[in-house]
Amino acid sequence: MPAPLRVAVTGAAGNIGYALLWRLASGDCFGPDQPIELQLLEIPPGMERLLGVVMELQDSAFPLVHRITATSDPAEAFQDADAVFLVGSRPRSKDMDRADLVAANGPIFTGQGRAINDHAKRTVKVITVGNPCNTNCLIANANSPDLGDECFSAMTRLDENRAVGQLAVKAGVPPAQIADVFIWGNHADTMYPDLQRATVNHKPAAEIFDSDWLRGEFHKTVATRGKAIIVARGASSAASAASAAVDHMRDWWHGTQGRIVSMAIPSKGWYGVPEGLIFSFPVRVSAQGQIEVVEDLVLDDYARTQIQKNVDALLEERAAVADLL
Ligand code: NAX
Repeated sequence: MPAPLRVAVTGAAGNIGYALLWRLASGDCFGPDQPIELQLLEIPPGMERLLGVVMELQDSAFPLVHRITATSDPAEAFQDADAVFLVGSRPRSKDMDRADLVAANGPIFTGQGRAINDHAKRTVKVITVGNPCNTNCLIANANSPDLGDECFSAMTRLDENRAVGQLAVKAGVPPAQIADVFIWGNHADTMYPDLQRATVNHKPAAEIFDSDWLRGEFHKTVATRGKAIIVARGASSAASAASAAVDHMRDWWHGTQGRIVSMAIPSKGWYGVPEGLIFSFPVRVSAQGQIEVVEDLVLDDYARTQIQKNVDALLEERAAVADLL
């Protein structure tokens, strides 16, 4: 058996944490033969809930879980971490707009970025889930000067999975028959689900779905799905978010075998997106875990407009946290 991987999860006593930890512990992310050590971070008011979560993890007797640490000290949580799930953040309350959310969460990610910089493995893979996840990732990356850009990402896989789910229902096929759907931009309602390379049962999606539906109802449903879940469930997406985080990290760890998926990563100027913005691109991941942006796509005016909307929104968010970068 290989040596255990150290996997850090922040906000581990929250809703997403409660779904995510069981998926990690059962081997869904790093593989059925890969032991892990869980390093769980909470703020002091969350520690008692976290201890309850640890009790339940112990009671699940997962063969792959070799050790569990519960702490409110980021240095301890990120010590020698191979993989980090940045989930913990301040939720948006009723009176907060997006700018307030950006301002409230920024300071969390400066501190955690520095702690990752100082304590995690140099090859660490960080996924940022806590919202606003693109800009939180930007802050964490900026505060980890000793780590390369290739260590940081934010999650738009839930948006991708939501898009695939909608297409599967519309076409009446299982999601596994749908391939190469991807998301551009920000994890926000400006995000753009692009089907130019997508296939259903190996047939181009453009031959199957009506373009008015794709640009209208489909796009709107995917973009506003988070709000619809809150209305229906009385709570935000948790199990689907955890599942998407597992998909993202599993694909980063093991590679995508040629499939295209969505990851928000630091831009190197691809498709005119300003350098450094954490932007969701279509990517493939090599078996060695190297993320490669798909660079040969042709963008029509519609796609360019959608992408620009996301660039504008992310530049605004970046300006709002300029003092933290
Ligand atoms: P919860 O409020 O249930 O849990 C968050 C947990 O984080 C709490 O236990 C809290 O004590 C802890 N926390 C707060 N500040 C912390 C800090 N500085 N260090 C460590 N822990 C801290 O929220 P949950 O439903 O789990 O959602 C977590 C985050 O994911 C939210 O920001 C949410 O908006 C975001 N989401 C992101 C998604 C995405 O696709 N990127 C989708 C789902 C979700 O909305």
